[in-house]
Amino acid sequence: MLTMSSETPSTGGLTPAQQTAFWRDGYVIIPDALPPTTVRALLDETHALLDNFPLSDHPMTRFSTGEKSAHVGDDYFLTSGDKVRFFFEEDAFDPSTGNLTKPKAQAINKIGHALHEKSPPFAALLDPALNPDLLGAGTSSGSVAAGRKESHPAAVARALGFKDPRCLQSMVICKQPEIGGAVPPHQDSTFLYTDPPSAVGFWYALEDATAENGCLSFLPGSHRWAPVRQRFVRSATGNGTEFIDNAGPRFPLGEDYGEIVGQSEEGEYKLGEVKAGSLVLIHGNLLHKSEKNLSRKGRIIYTFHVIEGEGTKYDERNWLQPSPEGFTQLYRD
Ligand SMILES: O=C(O)CCC(=O)C(=O)O
Repeated sequence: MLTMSSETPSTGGLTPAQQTAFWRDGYVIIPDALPPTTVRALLDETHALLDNFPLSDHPMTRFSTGEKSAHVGDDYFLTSGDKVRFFFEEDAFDPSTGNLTKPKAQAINKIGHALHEKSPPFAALLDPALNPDLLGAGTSSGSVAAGRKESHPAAVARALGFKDPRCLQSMVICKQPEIGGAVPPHQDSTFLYTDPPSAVGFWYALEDATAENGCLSFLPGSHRWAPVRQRFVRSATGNGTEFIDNAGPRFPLGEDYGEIVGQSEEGEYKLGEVKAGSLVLIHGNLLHKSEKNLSRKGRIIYTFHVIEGEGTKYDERNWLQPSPEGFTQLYRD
């Protein structure tokens, strides 16, 4: 369960300093979490997917965060939870003709939402047996103790206190040169709600992310006082998606969390410029965002989200629904 911990025992996966930073700031940047060989393999897979998906039967669904047009919510999106699907940048189309202005591989905003299951290189990241580069990380005999910096996601989840971590979605976000869309301030638990909130984002840079090409930025500490006020759910009419007021708990369990009346959500965001191979862990209540990419450099990242399966409720209103097999289990304590 994602309960704030003031103690920072050395559990592997995360150093005590990384744990302290995560609980204090709501995020932590871990440089060199992926070795260059893994970064290369994931980028190669991303480019192969982008080059090879067929346009002939694609509904041309655009990924919209709701700033310019309604939030994405068509059938192609709603049934993508157990598939590898491709969502276009809003600005990849000529407004007068509706035609793509870029080759398809440079027009995709994101690929989702089951790379962690359906794509062998991405699936290997979660499976120690398939990923010897990360094997043993976070254990007393593993990479952290041995001075290597890579950490296995399961060891990281354990360090954060998860009992039954479930990976429920994964995405490559491309932030394409010149047209990569902005992501407005949000909390991941709005989109991946559990009662009580428990989501944590694992965000891996596969290319350097800078202020120029739209790196993440964060409102440090906001996870402790910013309530999850809204939920992104399947629309009550059965058509599309909508935001509704969150009638359930707005914070994870723990006395360190609580709304501070008058606290501004417009505070100063801190830039998170990172090198390829870095992992950024993001608390589900943390306000974070990224700007548009107007530069000529792309910014490909891979992210997946984990929720707690023990002692939480995941309900049928959430936009993302599990397949009959359930969400992918990292381990069970
Ligand atoms: O990669 C980005 O630009 C935004 C990602 C993000 O905010 C998220 O995954 O929650």
